[in-house]
Amino acid sequence: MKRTFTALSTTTIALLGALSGHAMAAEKLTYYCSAQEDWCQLMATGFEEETGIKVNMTRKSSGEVMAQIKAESNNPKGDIWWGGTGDPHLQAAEEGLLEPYVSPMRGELHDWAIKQAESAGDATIGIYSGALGYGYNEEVLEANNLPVPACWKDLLKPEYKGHVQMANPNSSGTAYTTLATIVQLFGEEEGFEFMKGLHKNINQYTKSGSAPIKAAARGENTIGIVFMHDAVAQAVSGFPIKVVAPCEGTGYEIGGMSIIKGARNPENAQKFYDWALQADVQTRALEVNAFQVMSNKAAESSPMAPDMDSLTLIDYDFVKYGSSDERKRLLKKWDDEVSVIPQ
Ligand code: S7P
Repeated sequence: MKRTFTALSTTTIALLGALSGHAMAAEKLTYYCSAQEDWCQLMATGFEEETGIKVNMTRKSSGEVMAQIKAESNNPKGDIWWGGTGDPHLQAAEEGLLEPYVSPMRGELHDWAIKQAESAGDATIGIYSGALGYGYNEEVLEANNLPVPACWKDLLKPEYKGHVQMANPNSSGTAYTTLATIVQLFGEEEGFEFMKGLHKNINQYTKSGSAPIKAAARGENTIGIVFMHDAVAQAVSGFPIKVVAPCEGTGYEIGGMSIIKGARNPENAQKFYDWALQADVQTRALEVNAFQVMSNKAAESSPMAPDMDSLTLIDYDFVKYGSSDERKRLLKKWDDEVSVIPQ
């Protein structure tokens, strides 16, 4: 009798242990985020509050998350990758690192967001869009007697030497968008000549894409090549930052979201994915001055956000510039021919 009880309780305890282990595993989400830190945090907290699912967040730049997912692919640790430029999401999709998913929310999205998904076999989707440009600190510009820049080619002028900052395109999605934009705008040969000329004026290649405009806001830099919405965010926060839509026209991003192949918490990843596409969740971006155009048609945007319709945008070829071969080729060429030139 006693033995039966002991055997039973051992089984019951083992079963309960397994069940609670399962329940605990189901209540977690490992979330890689490549948008601005405060927005990443807002999304993590908002999802936790709404679902009770514990979110374990890591914030890194787009190219860095792409590299991490690849390095972990034999033993994936992440569940969902939210934010960051679409090109590395597309590359990860092509390299088989992501899990296709068709969300029931898809019908509420702009065509450009759906097109991004369709071009990647549903392994990624567009969550926002924003145009590239640059911003400058008008007080620092004036203090240095520098002319007001208006075009990409203005940034090559010798008087801007040491006054321009951008991120490294290997780590930063913003900077890779810059490289791909310049190549599409001027052609590859002239585009690389542009990047070499620009290199002479660069004071620092940062790791994160928005760092150059944050440095300009603090007066530690003059001109930062960034997404225009990141420059607007600094101006709205009260810094003397002016935003420039370059006169030759410019490229843009479609920010991405993807479920990681082999995710340990795939159901929670899908829950987050559906939740992140809701209009009210996307509207919350305004709470942290994230001024991108959101992918849900019903999400609200701010009157301070750059008006994409009034800009001269190139027909950015996401399929080509998000492809694994092209992205690797361009980055290698930049490493070999641009970054090595003595300044
Ligand atoms: O959230 C702002 C934003 O500019 O950050 C993303 C960016 O790619 C992340 O930084 P990196 O350039 O360092 O990768 C953009 O997608 C987004 O618009």
